[in-house]
Amino acid sequence: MKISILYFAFLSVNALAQSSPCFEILNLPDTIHVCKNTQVQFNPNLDNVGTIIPLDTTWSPSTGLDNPDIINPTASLGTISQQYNLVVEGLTDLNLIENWDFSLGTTGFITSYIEGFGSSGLVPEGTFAVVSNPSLVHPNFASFYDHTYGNSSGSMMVVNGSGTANTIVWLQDIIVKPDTWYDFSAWAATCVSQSPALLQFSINGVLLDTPFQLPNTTGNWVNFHSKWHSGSNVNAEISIIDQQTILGGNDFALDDLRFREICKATDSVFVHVIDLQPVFHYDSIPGCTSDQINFTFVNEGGDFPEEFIWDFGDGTSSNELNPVHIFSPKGVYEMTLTVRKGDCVETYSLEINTADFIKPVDAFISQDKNVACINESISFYSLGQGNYPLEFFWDFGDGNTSEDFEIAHTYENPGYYTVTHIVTDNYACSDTTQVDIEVISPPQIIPVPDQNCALVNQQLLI
Ligand SMILES: [Ca+2]
Ligand SMILES: [Ca+2]
Repeated sequence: MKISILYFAFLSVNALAQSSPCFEILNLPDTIHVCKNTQVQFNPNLDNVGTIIPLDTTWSPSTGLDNPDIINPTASLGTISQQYNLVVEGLTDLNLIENWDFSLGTTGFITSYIEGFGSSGLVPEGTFAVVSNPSLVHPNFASFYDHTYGNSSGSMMVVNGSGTANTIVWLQDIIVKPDTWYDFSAWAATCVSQSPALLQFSINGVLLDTPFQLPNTTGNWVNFHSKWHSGSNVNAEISIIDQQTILGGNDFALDDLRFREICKATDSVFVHVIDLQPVFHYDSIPGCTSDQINFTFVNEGGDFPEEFIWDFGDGTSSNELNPVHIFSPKGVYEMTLTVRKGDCVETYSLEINTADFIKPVDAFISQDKNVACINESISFYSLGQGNYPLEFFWDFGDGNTSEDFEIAHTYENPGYYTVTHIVTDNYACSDTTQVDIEVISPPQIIPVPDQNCALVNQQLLI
């Protein structure tokens, strides 16, 4: 067991340190506006980094992100807006382990191992030495230099694993701030390729993460680290243990141990998905040959458009919010409303059938004959169509008129008559049709009667 007085004096000073500064996150707007089903890449920068070493980056939630663990992920947004929170962790420069590089020899730490000396000092298991090359303390250990300098001027802790789990290889007491995150980091290398060590951190008797298996390759320095939250602790007994219980092999070196406070910089961005859902209603004011349609925009989205483009389907358009349009002639029109906000555009289409609102009235006449004799009855019948109720008007061309739907009329004098029929519907729309009637006199000389009147005259004679 070795305890360094210098080590405790160092920690007493550190304990007075205030919360460590961290870098700032720049260039992340509070809000980004995007269209639905689009992508946006975040590009924040870290400022005032100074000596702080970026550690981990985490975006949450990870919903829609291609990689939540990089500083500039791309978010794929559907139709839902999303807030993303960014936490960037950094390692403060101050290493709370004083003899972190073993340049101070065997001082500054506690170990359950026995220090060995000389070229075979580490032949027994459960021994250690602080030297510049493992081959100096065991004839079978690989020859390599430390991690700090990589030459004979540096030192490392060389260990022949004890074979007993949870044996403390290295331990220090450290004064910590409560409710603070720390990162415990070490470099390690294998001295004999057989059964490489399984190293694990332990703080205040609690194991961190899972054991880290060293590579079989000797002299290959690798780093492993664990995060730890101090909670209510103001003191941390930090240690490194070897979980490898096999004696053959299980020989390793430690160097460059660091216990550093983690600072956290946070920021967030709200990705607002522009929500345009245009709909319109309409009311019609029917006309006889055209309809006036009053359109009303209905906003069913979360955002109000900046621009409206109404395409009436007849070659004309409007940019008004609630346009009024005359459709002429009556018919079917494909209406399209396009709205825009920023770069986002949505459309809504609807077929407008103006004929649904009012039908043009049509006046048709059915009559039982076009040629009649004087005083011969002619039946007229209206085939008029339109919006009911309909009104009928007949002008027989001889000074007589009628407002009946069907009527029998007789002419008293021969000649050509134009019958005018007017149908007027419920919207006061009217249509006129005409038919010509020829009225002839009965022949005065028999036996060559006019063929048209022969039958009638014979009947009259009976
Ligand atoms: Ca070193
Ligand atoms: Ca061994």
